[in-house]
Amino acid sequence: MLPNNLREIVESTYKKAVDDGHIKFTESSSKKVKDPETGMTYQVTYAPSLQHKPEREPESEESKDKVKEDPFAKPEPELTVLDNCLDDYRLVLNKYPVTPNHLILVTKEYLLQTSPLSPKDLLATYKLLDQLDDEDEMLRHLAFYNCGPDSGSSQDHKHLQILPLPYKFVPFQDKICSGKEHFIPNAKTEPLQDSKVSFAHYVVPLPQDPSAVDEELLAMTFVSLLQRTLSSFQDWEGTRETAGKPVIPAYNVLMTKEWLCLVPRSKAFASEPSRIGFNATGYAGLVLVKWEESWDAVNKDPTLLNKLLLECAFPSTAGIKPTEYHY
Ligand code: B4P
Repeated sequence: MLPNNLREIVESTYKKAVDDGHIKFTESSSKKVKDPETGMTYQVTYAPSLQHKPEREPESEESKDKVKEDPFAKPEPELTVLDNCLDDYRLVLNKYPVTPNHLILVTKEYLLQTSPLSPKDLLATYKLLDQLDDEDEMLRHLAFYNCGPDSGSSQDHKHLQILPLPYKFVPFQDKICSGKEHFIPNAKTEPLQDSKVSFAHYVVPLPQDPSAVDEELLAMTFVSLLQRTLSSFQDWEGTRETAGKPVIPAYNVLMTKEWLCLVPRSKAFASEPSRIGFNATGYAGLVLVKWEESWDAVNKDPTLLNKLLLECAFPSTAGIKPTEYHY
């Protein structure tokens, strides 16, 4: 069971950890921009102080043998919100947030960030969203899972993250799901996709009644979306981009109380302008930029984001029926 006053516990733990210097909050400025071509709204956040933060090293013979420290093996008590969260997890605060009250749901057992979400992971995440959202205050949260190095993840110990969504921010997935009932995609019914959005994204609305959401429903929905996601890699293997390299499928999972979405990923960073990178949040329209050149470029031309997000993902398959060769 989750405590009824979970939000209060999160907020008080966060405040104390910031006051005592255990959380290193990153100052940033944000701006909402709209792409007139796709109708997508983005919130672009500029945090130049993150320029000096080391990025994940590309896998090499030397880096393979380096023992990387696991920050989630023994989370700092000052950052710990629930040491026992729904039996199998710890709920901790992000030590380096850009947004206040940024939570991380960490598996107690060491599991890999390349493993798919289990039915338990999915239900624990949904329960947290259900407990943290507050309709009266128009407070919503986005849970996300960066699976695999090309998805923008930097830590290898399995963890999901939960962010409060900016006030009145409408991710494009809300629009696709508006007025639609929950369904489980099958051979005849494809997940929802917005045909104007450049990158492949597989979305399913979740039931409005939280009591209808259980492990089975979430697991069946997730697997149906994962099947489509993995098909992108089936087509990709043996192409010019992957020549000689083994393909480790990477994808982002995004969940709100209203929908579940999977996005297959081809790389973490776009080539131009100035190393702009995306984790799952980018695929809901929340874009973090660290360099002035990128900040200026996306403000000047918001349609650029639809191109950059595609460069780091796969082309939309909206309207294309899967063939018998797909998973
Ligand atoms: P990962 O899934 O591995 O990676 P990530 O969130 O993409 O963050 P990354 O580390 O690559 O940072 P980035 O510069 O892109 O998550 C690992 C998480 O563990 C990170 O969030 C990290 O901060 C946290 N962590 C590391 N050591 C910790 C410790 N000892 N205790 C607790 N937590 C620890 O982004 C910088 C920050 O901005 C990250 O926090 C990121 O999540 C956040 N962010 C990225 N995009 C954002 C957006 N659009 N809006 C708001 N925040 C955003």
